[in-house]
Amino acid sequence: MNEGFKSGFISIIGRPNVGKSTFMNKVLGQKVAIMSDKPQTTRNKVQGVYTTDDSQMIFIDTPGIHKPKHQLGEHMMKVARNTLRETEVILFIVNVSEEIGRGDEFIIDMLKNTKTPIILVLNKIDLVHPDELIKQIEVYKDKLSFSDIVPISALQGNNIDKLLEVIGGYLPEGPMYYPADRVTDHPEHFIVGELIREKALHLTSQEIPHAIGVEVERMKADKEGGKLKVQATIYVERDSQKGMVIGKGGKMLKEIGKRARVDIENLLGSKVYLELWVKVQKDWRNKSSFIRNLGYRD
Ligand code: GDP
Ligand code: MG
Ligand code: K
Repeated sequence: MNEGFKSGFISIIGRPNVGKSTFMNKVLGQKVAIMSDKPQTTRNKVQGVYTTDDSQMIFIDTPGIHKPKHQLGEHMMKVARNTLRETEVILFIVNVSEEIGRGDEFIIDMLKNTKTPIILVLNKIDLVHPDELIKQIEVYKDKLSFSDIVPISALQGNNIDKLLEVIGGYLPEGPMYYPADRVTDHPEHFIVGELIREKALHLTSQEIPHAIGVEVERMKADKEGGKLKVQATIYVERDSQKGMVIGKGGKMLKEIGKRARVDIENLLGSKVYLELWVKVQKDWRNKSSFIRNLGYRD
């Protein structure tokens, strides 16, 4: 271990669309977490590893927290609770341009029981007047005691350095857990699956989002053309949804595949041949074993 080297785990928590993925991607400088206007896009923990000369930060993007409605919700809660317990420090990210909401309050309730230090990150300062920022700080300080409070704009990159410095203050001396060039610890399968899911979410209408799961069955390089063959299945819950994802004459599925392929090629740096199927699996969200098969982990 290097003398004086610091390292540790940092969990990111916040309700959907506050800018968790944007923050992570800004820090890591690469598209790892998935961004979408639709809530709950990030359903698994995506680890990003940020390494400097004297420290290594391992970020864990906890799923959007909601009151459990079905098993996937409970599963996400469990993942979130474990994550919070296991990390050095918690980044609680809020959207400063909106009033505190029930989602924030729910997370605050959850955080009341944790002994892990909490940094309140007020994101989207580019959207508010400084007076409003000060008012918001008072609102949140009344609800919970925070170890630090840092305003940022994840989108514009304002004050990110300051936040990283504050986080560094919570890291103990420790080893370099990951090689310095390792940006994500996630299996490529999962990220590829998320890219496909992201395209499907963007292109289909509002009623589908939560009903889509993607399983990447195979990723294999073919020797001749140097292309990577990716085979994946998009799971939906109803026949009608299957029809929507496939589209007239397969048009929608083709478009999903086309867009996903571009992103996968950028991510992996190789030409990709993408084969997509669509299958109906009733109630897949309520089937624990099925959820595990798709890569959601405890
Ligand atoms: P997540 O659900 O918490 O991961 O949120 P995302 O990172 O996906 O961001 C949700 C939306 O907020 C996206 O449209 C982002 O571009 C936007 N956003 C994130 N951070 C900022 C910010 O600092 N300022 C502004 N104006 N928009 C932001
Ligand atoms: Mg996200
Ligand atoms: K999102």
